[in-house]
Amino acid sequence: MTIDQVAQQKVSIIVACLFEEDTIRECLDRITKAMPNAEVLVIHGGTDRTCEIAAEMARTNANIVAVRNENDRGKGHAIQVGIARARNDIMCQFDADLQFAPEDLPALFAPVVNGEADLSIGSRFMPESDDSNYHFSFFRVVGNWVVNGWVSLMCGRRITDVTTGSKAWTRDAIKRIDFKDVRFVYEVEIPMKAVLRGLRVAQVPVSYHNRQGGVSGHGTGWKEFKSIIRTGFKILWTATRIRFSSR
Ligand SMILES: Nc1nc2c(ncn2[C@@H]2O[C@H](COP(=O)(O)OP(=O)(O)OP(=O)(O)O)[C@@H](O)[C@H]2O)c(=O)[nH]1
Ligand SMILES: [Mg+2]
Repeated sequence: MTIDQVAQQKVSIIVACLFEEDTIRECLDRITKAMPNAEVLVIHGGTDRTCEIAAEMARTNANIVAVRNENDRGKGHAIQVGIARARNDIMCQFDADLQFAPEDLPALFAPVVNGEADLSIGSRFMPESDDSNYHFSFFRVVGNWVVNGWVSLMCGRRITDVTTGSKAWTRDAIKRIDFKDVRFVYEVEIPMKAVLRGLRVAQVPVSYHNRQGGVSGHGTGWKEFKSIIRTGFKILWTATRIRFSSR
């Protein structure tokens, strides 16, 4: 299938949100233009207007589903809720802060829709990835470098972007992956378990930007720094544990 044909497919797109009222409207507008037949599940765990904006847009676009995740326990939890509610067997996760471009969604889905992969990773760190609109943060660059290197070593396959918010999979694959973490660490479970359980993993270059509004789930300033360090160590530990557990 060509990219244009992939863009017409009925897939499900899970958008986990926590306080994303600045970007949710543009995000949904661009997603529904890029993938007009996709179901878009907005799983909101915050208390701002994100869910109202999504619900308002759902009134004129039946493909949008706004879910207030009452007992939200973290991004991983929101993605689990999205998977359980998804109507289609091919789905993806996509961040609401417009760090990733909705226009890249057809390319992300292509290997899965074409039956070439069970998991597709939208990578920010391939030679073809467009980072021209991204201002690097030292800790995040070093953190990603360490995490990607360690995870690749642990699973025996070069994974260029473990923590990317842009990943697509089949329902069978995500059942076999069966991730457990409900916060950010589930991001590492997905590629690690996919490789170790013999699933086919594709990596496609995507463009990325700095967050276009709102506040990071990691917080800001000192809180953000501590959260990133803590999450980084948890990811390294989780990758090691998965490698040496019974899989
Ligand atoms: N439902 C829900 N969504 C979350 C939670 N934490 C983060 N998200 C969403 O998950 C996506 C990714 O989270 P971010 O906070 O952007 O994480 P990040 O990209 O590592 O951090 P930044 O670079 O600062 O953007 C965004 O759409 C968030 O709104 C949460 O606890 N619950
Ligand atoms: Mg983000």
